[in-house]
Amino acid sequence: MANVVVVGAQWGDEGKGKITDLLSRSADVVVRYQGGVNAGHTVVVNDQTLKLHLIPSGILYPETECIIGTGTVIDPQLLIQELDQLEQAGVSTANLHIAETAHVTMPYHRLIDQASEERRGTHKIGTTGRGIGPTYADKSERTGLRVLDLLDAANLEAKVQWAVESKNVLLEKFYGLPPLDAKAIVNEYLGYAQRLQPHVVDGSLRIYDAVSHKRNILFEGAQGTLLDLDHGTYPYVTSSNPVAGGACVGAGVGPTIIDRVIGVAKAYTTRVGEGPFPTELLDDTGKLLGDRGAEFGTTTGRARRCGWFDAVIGRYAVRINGLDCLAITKLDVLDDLPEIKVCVAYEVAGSRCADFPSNAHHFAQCQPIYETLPGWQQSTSHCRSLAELPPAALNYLKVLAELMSVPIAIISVGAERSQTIIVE
Ligand code: 2SA
Ligand code: GDP
Ligand code: MG
Repeated sequence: MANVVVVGAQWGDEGKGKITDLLSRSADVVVRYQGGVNAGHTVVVNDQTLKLHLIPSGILYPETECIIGTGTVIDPQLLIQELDQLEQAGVSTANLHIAETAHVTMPYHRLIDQASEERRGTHKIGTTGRGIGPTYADKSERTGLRVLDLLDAANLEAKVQWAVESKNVLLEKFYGLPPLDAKAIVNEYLGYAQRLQPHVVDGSLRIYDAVSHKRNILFEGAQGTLLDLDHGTYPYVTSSNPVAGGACVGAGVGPTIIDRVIGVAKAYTTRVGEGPFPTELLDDTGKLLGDRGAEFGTTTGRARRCGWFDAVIGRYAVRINGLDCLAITKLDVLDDLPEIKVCVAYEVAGSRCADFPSNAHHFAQCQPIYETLPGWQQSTSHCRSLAELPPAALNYLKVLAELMSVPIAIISVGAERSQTIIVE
């Protein structure tokens, strides 16, 4: 299998959890490299559904080592809840490691995220309210707390005291919220530290050690290419780098160790939160996709916006991530449709545009140009090989691969681990 990055090729929720779980069979180490508890990755095995937020989807394999890398942000309270849930479901978490240099989400981060969204009003980003942006902002400002800071009580107390002083000014004076008590936060976080301490490691060293022993590493992206802080639809993005390049920084490895990059895309498109979405369907077909695809946020339960597949975005994801191949998920969601549209280019200011525009203002004005393909109107959820797929479904996949100039290596026809076609 070698060292592989799995990255979302759209706006997140492409089914990365399912594909990572599938590929974890052949991985020795699975590394999460960015994001935090904003992510929601669903894995379905034998009628059991597990929703993971921060813990890599490889955790279901007892032999697989899982590392939460330095590029992530850690909410210790929710991480501990996730550990508890897994243990209650009979999944061992002994092989879970947390990079000591990952930044930590504090109570004021969550409050500032939520208050700032409220203040934006109609210009809100539509964040998950989990404090992700403010945690990364403090990291950039060099005022954040890291996992290693939690493990030294005196140091933690000094840092929290210092941070809370300025955050309270912001909370009280700017947002009109009650101030926080630094002592209470220290006590709360010392409790978390005790529970997490056995899992804390030097993340980069651990991964380098695995590389030296020729172990197979899978880098699991969260969110998606169009939510990337640098390459997504700014400002309607998350505050980290989900793109494949982010794997090197967020794990602490050099690009020369990556062998392969797999993009995961749905057979249609969804987006949760605000921001432009050219192929969005606000009609009955959009509702049908949402219902059949059960398109609700894995973390917040928010309804996801649905639309046709956008090959312009697909080509952009191929370029930005250097995709070697694609995994196309949720093909079964299209089973009933008499015809299916694919966006092949945009029309903007009277001209045809085949490339994703980096100017957010232009992107917001793009109108999709569609190609219409016949549907197959029969179930694909039982198919386990290309030969079993209806000809119109095969044709649809062929068109997608041609539009993006990248081969399709995996096709998913249901949420279950077994509902998968591996293209030989
Ligand atoms: P944030 O909270 O600061 O990262 O939000 C900024 C934008 O990033 C989007 N975002 C996501 N988009 C899709 N899926 C995500 N995870 C959950 C899921 C989302 C949920 O798996 O369903 O439960 O609502 C995720 N996380 C962040 C977010 O919607 C904003 O557009
Ligand atoms: P992620 O964030 O990319 O890991 O994706 P999510 O887990 O947030 O959302 C994908 C949803 O689609 C989950 O509920 C999965 O169980 C489900 N899913 C994944 N692949 C398929 C598929 O091929 N067909 C159907 N019907 N559901 C799928
Ligand atoms: Mg998700």
